[in-house]
Amino acid sequence: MGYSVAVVGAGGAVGHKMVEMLEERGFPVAGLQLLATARTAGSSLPFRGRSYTIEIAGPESFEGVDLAFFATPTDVSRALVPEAVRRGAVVIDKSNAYREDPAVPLVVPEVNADALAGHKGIIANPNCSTIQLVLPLKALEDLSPLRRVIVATYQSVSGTGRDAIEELRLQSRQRLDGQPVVPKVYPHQIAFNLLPHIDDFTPNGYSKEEMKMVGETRKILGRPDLALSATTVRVPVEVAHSEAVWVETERPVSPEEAREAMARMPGVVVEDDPGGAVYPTPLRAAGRDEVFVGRIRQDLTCERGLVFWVVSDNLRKGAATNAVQIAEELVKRGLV
Ligand code: L14
Repeated sequence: MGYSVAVVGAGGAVGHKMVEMLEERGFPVAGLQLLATARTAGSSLPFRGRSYTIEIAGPESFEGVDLAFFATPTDVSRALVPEAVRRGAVVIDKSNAYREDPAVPLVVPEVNADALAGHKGIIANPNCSTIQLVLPLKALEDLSPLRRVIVATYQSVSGTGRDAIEELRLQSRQRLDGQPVVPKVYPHQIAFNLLPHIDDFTPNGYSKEEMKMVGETRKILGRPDLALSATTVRVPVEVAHSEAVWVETERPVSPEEAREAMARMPGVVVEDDPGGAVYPTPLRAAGRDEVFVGRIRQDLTCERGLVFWVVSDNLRKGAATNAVQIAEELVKRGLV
C-alpha cells in the first residue's frame, strides 16, 4: 500500500532534498517519478537503493500520479500544477504561484494543519523564512495575541539553489587567493559580504521576499491584520537561515513564559543559555528538521516586547521536510 509520487524540479537543491526526505521519513511511496525541465533532465538520483532518472515534465507526466511535489520556479508551477490537478493528483507546491490564493491552503503542519480540510488539489508550501518564523510566533500568539512583529533575516545562499552554493565556494576561494571575483548569480559578490536584497524589489521599497513574509505570516496565523515589517538579507552561509525577531504582545509575556511556551511547541527546540554560549547557529541547525530558538529576552524599548533569535535548515524544515510533513498530514486525514 502506497502512493504514486512525482517530484517536479528534482534537479534542484530543494528537489534533491525532497527525494532524500521521502526516503528518510519512510513516506509510503509505491512508485516514484522524477521530473524537471530540459536543463536537468537526464541526470539521476538515488531512492531506496535504486537510481531514478529525471525525465522531462509535461502535462501527461501526471497520469496516474496521486501526489506531486513541485519545487519549481513560479512560472513552471503556474503552467504544470493545473495539469497535474486536472489528472487527479494532489499537488504540494513550493513556488510563490498559489501561496496567497484564498482557495489554496498555505500550511505549516504544527501551526495550521486544519487548513488542509477542503483543499481543491493544491496545497502551498510557504516561503522558507516564513516557515521558521511562524512556529515561535504561534507559541506566543497562543499566550497572548501578537500586536506587532519586526524581523531581520540572515538567509543562506542555498535558498537560491545549487548555482548559488557553487558561487559562494568559488568566490571564497578566489578572494582568499587574491584573484578577481566576478558575481554571476547575485548582483554583487556574496563571499565575505552581505546583500540586503532577496528576490526582486516592489514599488513600496520592500523586496518580494519581505512582502511574502508579511502576507504569508498573516495567512498562516489567521491574522489578516497583523502588523509585520521585515528586512531580508543574504549572508555568506551555505545552509540554514537565521532571524532576529522583535515581537509585541497584547499583554506582557515574560521571557521565562515565552521560553516554556516555545519549548512545548511541536517542531521547536529551545537552545537558550547565552552565558554558556548556547544559542542556535546555522552550522548546527543544518541537517536537522527542527526550528531552533534562543536569545529570548525582554525588549528594552517596550514593556510588552520580546526579542529572540530563530534558526532553521531552509532546505529541510524551510522546504522539503515541511512538504513531506504536509503529505503525511494529508494521508493521516484521508485527504489524498
Ligand atoms: O520560496 O533564497 O519564495 O533566493 C524565493 C527566493 C525561496 C528563497 C521562495 C532565495 C523563495 C529564494
